[in-house]
Amino acid sequence: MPDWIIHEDKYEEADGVLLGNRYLVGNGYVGIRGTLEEYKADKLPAINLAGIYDRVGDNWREPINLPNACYSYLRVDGDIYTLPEREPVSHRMELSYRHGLFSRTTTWHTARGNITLSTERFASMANVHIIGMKFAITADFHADVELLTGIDTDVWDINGPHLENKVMEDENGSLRVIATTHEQHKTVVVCESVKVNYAGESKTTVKDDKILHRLFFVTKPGEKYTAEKFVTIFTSNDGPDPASKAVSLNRLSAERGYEALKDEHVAVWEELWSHSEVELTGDEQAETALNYSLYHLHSIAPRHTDSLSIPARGLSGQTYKGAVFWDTEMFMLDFFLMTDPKTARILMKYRIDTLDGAMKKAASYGYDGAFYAWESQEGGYDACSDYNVTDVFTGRPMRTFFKDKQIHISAAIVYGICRYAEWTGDNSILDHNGVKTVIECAKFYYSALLKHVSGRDIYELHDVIGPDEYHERVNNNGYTNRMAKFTFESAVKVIKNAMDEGTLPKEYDGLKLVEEFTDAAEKIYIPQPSAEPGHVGVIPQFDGYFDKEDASLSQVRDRIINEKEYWGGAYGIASDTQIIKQADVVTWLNLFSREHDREELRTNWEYYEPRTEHGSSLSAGMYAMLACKIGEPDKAYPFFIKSASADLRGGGKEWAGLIYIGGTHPAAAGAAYMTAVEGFAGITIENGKPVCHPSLPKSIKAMKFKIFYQGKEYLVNIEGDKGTIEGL
Ligand code: IFM
Repeated sequence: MPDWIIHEDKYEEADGVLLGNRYLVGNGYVGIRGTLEEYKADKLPAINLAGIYDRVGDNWREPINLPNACYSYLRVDGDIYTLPEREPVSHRMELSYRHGLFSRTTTWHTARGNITLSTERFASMANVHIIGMKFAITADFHADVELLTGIDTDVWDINGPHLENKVMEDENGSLRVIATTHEQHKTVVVCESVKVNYAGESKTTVKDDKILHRLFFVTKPGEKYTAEKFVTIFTSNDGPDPASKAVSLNRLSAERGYEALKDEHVAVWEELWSHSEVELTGDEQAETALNYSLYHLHSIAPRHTDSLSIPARGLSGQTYKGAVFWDTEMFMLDFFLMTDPKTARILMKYRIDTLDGAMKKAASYGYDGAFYAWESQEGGYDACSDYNVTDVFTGRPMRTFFKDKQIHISAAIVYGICRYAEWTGDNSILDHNGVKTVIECAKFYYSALLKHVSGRDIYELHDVIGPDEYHERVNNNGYTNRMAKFTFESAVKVIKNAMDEGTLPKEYDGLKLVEEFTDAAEKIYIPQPSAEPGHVGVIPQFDGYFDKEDASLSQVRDRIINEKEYWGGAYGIASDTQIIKQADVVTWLNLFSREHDREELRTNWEYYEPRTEHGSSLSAGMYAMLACKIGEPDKAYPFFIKSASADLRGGGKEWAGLIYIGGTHPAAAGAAYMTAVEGFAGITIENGKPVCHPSLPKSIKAMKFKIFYQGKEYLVNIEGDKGTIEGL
């Protein structure tokens, strides 16, 4: 049985950035990177806030990192003891991914003896505005100790500084920082107070962008000295007067004490696991990696609101601009549908509520309808830059077309909304604005269609980028066209239903739209398997794909001049070859596998896999899922492990050109869940009920988990190739 603990047993300074992601704790409102308390901005600590973004000058807009209220360090006999400056005798870091508890224990040797500092912290799941921290200090001599803890306002920013008008205050030993964001002048308040279990002197100091308690005491050998710290956070997004809210919650938290707050936090985690834990008997590595992935998804779920989504790098920092991508709908949504449908609704509501932004974007490109943001921030603002990559050779920004040409994003929104409604049975998502969202996405594709090009009785989508981002501005990307067809078909169903119920928004001519979208769904060109020697049965990813050089991955890798160079775009080493960044045709076939026979699925998997760089963490999971659908769970297994271990092992891409893109990988976590539940266990819906068709890889002997379907919870038990599903 895994103990739900991951740990590091020695200190390696170089691992700091990676561990910041691996040891993250969060509650959907904030993510606290798993960095050490003494770290200053250069070591990338962050308390990353969900849903508030800021721009400074012409820089990229990004989410804000709060003043670092975890900042703390020790002074012993007048000398500072911090890592990496003082080499420790021992150091251990732990994360309980069962309960979202980060801890560290470090022992240093001093001139007069050894001193040990232990800390623990959590971002409360019970009240997302609270961070709890606890310190324990023991020494084997009469050490003269000063524990410094408070708030560091000098935060790590990629494109900051975002916080201005910083006020640092001390009110009777309770410290607070109030600041406003640069662009929208939102108020951000971080408040903290400390309770100690010993008699000692305490002072407050304000220096170098920090406001700190200085807590003095002399240790008796072997005795434990503890301090509890309560951090409370509010912003103007949480309603009026965030400062009073933060202060009064802080007082209340201190009254209740660390252990009481921790108990209620742990209880929420237990409740979440009671619906979402996946037992994989026989394979501890897989079980750990999978549940650790689910830990990350839970930690970043915006349960505190009714309309917000999850950024592609979760709450691990400002990379990818803290923006929401298709990752949510296509990779993460199923986990929430099956284990926590309320959160799934919040995610989809965010898309419906950002329809206006999508309509403005469509209009700005001369289209009708809704063209969703490729990198969505609040209000559906597209944070994606026209120059998303910096050329390593010239240092110049490279024109990229993700924002303009990844039109498959709008179909992902429709897919998510329709899947939510079908899976949960909660059709209220398709209210006035929900229906509008589906229709406007279909109108967008309709306006982008090219009809009867070269006299052919088909409709095409030209000049797009598919999931494989290396080949830009291609015609008839199969994934995009199939998803557009799905959008037309979904819109027809939604419109007919709304017409039957008399709820179709007045501005629409239902009959005309049904006619247009039905015609579009029938005529949109869907690339077919090739009959040409060399690629019989393979579906070309886009028009002319097979004309590209068929170089192997290692041949293309040999052409690398600079390890950080970008593989796609105008001069990328992959652009004129058949090497692709991530699953593309395979993503399409996985979603619509029932429309293809096994042989066709297999042929395409086998053709594309060796030609896929897996340069995105999204890729492996799609290959894993399709391998399950062709009856090859053992072939799926290494891709599943890769996807489930994206944050546990690290090793993902950290650079796109000269842009740092590290952080956590919730889409990979979601894909790992789908592979286990929909792939290995084969959960699907037949005759209105969930059924399983298990096909386990050799190492997994049995599986046990629960799922929700249409408001009811089911217990799934799989042993070998047999499975049962029991309503609870
Ligand atoms: O959405 C993905 C995209 O498909 C590949 N690059 C990273 C993005 C965010 O995860």
